[in-house]
Amino acid sequence: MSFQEAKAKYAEFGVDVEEALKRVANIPVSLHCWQGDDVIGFDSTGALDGGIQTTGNYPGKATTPDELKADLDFVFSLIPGKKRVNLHASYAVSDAKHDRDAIEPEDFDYWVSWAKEHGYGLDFNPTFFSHAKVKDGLTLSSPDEETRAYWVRHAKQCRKIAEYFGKELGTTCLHNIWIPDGYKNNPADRLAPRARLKKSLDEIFEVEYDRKYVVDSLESKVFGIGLESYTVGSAEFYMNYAMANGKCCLLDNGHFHPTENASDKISSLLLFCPYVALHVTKPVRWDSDHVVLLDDELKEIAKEIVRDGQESRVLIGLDYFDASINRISAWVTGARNMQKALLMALLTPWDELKKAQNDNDFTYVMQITEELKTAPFGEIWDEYLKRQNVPSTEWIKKVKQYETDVLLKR
Ligand code: RNT
Ligand code: ZN
Repeated sequence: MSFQEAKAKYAEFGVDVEEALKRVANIPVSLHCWQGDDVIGFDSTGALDGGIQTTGNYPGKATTPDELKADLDFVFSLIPGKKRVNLHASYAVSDAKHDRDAIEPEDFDYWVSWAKEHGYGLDFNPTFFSHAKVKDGLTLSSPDEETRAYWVRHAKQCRKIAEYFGKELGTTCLHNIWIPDGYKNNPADRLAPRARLKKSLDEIFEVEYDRKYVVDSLESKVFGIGLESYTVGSAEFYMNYAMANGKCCLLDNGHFHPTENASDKISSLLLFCPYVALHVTKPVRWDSDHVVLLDDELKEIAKEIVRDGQESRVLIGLDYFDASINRISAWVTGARNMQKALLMALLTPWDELKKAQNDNDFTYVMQITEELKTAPFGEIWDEYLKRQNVPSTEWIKKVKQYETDVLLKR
């Protein structure tokens, strides 16, 4: 079947394919830099901690900034759409060797000049893990004042850096706070750690930045490995904090109970906050951070973003780290799947289906959504790739070649 025939098939459903192709190309997806080096970064030599973990020992991970940058450039040649890069503070590249509580915008000029050159947007995250100043697994909620103050200073510096990114690149930088703080065993006090976290956030947000440059988000979690009994930054904590203080929530779809769907939460947040940020991942029974596959929940998330035209208010980022397979392939697969899900969601006659819902015609809603599942999506996807100058299935050979030429020589 040709693209034209596929387009005609979608027209039968009342779908304007050209319009969908235009819209999908304009939805930014922020690619997480940390898939490339197993979340290690460049500012310390320690192992990954904080209740998150990579497993696997596939050869070829990036161990220098230049390697990571080269890998990202290669990955970007294989994925369509509007590109952003999500950096962690631990990826600072500078001779100054500032400690995390003293990092400065200039420590990220390496990334800024690269982003400028390619027209990528940058997003940013303070790094509250894999560092000697994490005391007893705690950061912003630590009862030790020196520790708490250290991490407050870190986040304040990070917001300054986020503002710098926003200004330099002319595109709003998402600054997202996630902390690992929690307890393995039942706490004797649930209130005080949360009160300290609240106080820390108040201090961090003392400085107001123009929303044109920085949007602040808060990422909740159910539990981390070794921190199963209590998480200071729970969903309720951050949702209330965000509402009371004009901040945004970040939903990582691996950070909820396995039967909860993050997709269902997006619309509720959109009614109360200017933005909702996402970490799209694939949880396998828990926050396992597997590569994003084109599964039902991904499709539901994409529908929530596009069907009400909310793509400028839902800030999409990816978050997973698989060290058991080719890391480039992990990046490309997840990023292309996000794009596929968005395009699929756009190839649906939502106005008609919403009307049917209001008329209580769920027979029709089911008929159309089920029929669309076998519509010729592949042809539309291939056309999108062609227009974006990105290879179709040949990407697989290209990744193998890169593995031989580059990764295995590291
Ligand atoms: C951890 C959070 C967090 C991290 C990254 C590295 O559970 O999902 O977003 O994965 O910041
Ligand atoms: Zn996350």
